[in-house]
Amino acid sequence: MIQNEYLQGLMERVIDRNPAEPEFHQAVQEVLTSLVPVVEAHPEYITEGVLECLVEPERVIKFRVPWVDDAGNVRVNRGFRVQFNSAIGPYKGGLRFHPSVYEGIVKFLGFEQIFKNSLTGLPIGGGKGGSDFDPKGKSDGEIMRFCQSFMTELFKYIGPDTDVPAGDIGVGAREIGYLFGQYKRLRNEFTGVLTGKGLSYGGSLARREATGYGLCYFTDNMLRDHGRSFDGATVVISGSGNVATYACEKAMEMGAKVMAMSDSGGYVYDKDGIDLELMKQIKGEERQRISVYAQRRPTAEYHEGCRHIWEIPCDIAMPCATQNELDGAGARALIANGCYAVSEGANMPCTPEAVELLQEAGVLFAPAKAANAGGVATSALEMSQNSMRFYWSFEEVDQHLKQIMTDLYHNAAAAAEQYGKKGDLVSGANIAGFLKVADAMLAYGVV
Ligand code: NDP
Ligand code: 2IT
Repeated sequence: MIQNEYLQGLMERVIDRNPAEPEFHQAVQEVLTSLVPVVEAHPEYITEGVLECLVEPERVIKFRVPWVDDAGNVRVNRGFRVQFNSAIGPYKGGLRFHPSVYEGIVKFLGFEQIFKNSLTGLPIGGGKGGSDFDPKGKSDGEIMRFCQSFMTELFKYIGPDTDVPAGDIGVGAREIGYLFGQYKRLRNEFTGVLTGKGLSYGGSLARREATGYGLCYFTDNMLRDHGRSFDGATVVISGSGNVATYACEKAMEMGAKVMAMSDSGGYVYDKDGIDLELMKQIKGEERQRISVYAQRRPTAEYHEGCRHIWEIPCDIAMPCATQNELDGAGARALIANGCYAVSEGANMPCTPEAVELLQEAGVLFAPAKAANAGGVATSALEMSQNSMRFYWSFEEVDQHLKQIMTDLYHNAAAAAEQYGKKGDLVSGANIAGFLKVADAMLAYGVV
């Protein structure tokens, strides 16, 4: 129950109008719960219909993606783009290719993206897209044909001032290359319509590293505010994709020892600390399963299934794989083992029960929409560089990223304090992210 009659009623309408989309309900429920003190102080967000508009995407695009596999069979997937909110800038957010993708996943991610993008302080609205296509085990040719077919439909709805997609689960440099090539061909335009591009065709230095690095910068600010740091800390990171890899790299650079990483099949525990070069080779270059890491590294052991990764004792946990991967049992295990900080690299990786348990136990908790905002922030810096037709050095982009994450931490902490929730970064991030978007929506009237 949300402790406000209007917000509770709105939540019920969201559930009624979006049946069978539990992830979307979960994301909305968390934000509306955080907004209780805000609407009490500012009833205009209710009377002017801002909240009613906020929970309804501006546009949902759903399309067929036919392609031909290597054996000559016609295959059909579904494509989605949810253009959720453009109050403060063009829709911005990644594309996810994973068999679990359906409209509810894309809506939850698009909704989160509105607040995250607002928190970066940069002019970007919220959107997300994807497909139920599974890139695992596909040849480069199959990936290319799928991406070309996907873009043949999507290109009608996006553009550098309209909607700028990027990567997410299953969409990395290879996929962005195929998608950008097809967009350029169809439009006969070379523009910054996608981010996460390769460096030879308009990408930004440090975009690849940005989400993981930014997660560590944010976490470092939070830790230091409480007299702690990464230096000498043990860390457990779930996932072994883009976010996890660069979170591991930066955490180690800051003096931490990373004990474990995972993929969707299981996790590896390495008592000597993860050998990141070996991990990058296996998961990145070779696109192998993480179990291969334990075969090649004598100090590591492989465990089937990924849920139990949170039972490994650590000081800091960073879930960087997928939604709802850290549940009540995981949170209890972390607390019992003395973990003092959890930072969300993935989007909504902790279940509501886990968040509640961690916060109640006094574990420092960095919520995704603040802690992983470094990726999209650097995407916005890629857009700036594309518009300027000029590029910054790695150090310049990284410096901007560091500053953005530091400002973001302080803004979220300040918003929490201002609305009577000192120390609660979940409320702080939701409130700070909301206020900027809501004020723009108020300024436009009913649109
Ligand atoms: P990648 O595709 O590079 O990596 C995903 C990782 O998570 C892989 O190790 C994958 O294992 C694992 N994983 C995926 N789905 C599941 C699942 N259902 N259960 C268990 N493990 C799973 O994606 P990213 O690193 O880019 O994204 C990771 C998370 O970070 C996502 O929540 C994404 O939304 C979020 N994020 C990404 C940003 C970015 O810039 N890329 C920015 C902000 C947030 P396997 O290899 O077996 O599939
Ligand atoms: O969830 C996210 O913020 C991303 N996948 C990155 C989005 C982007 O536009 O860079």
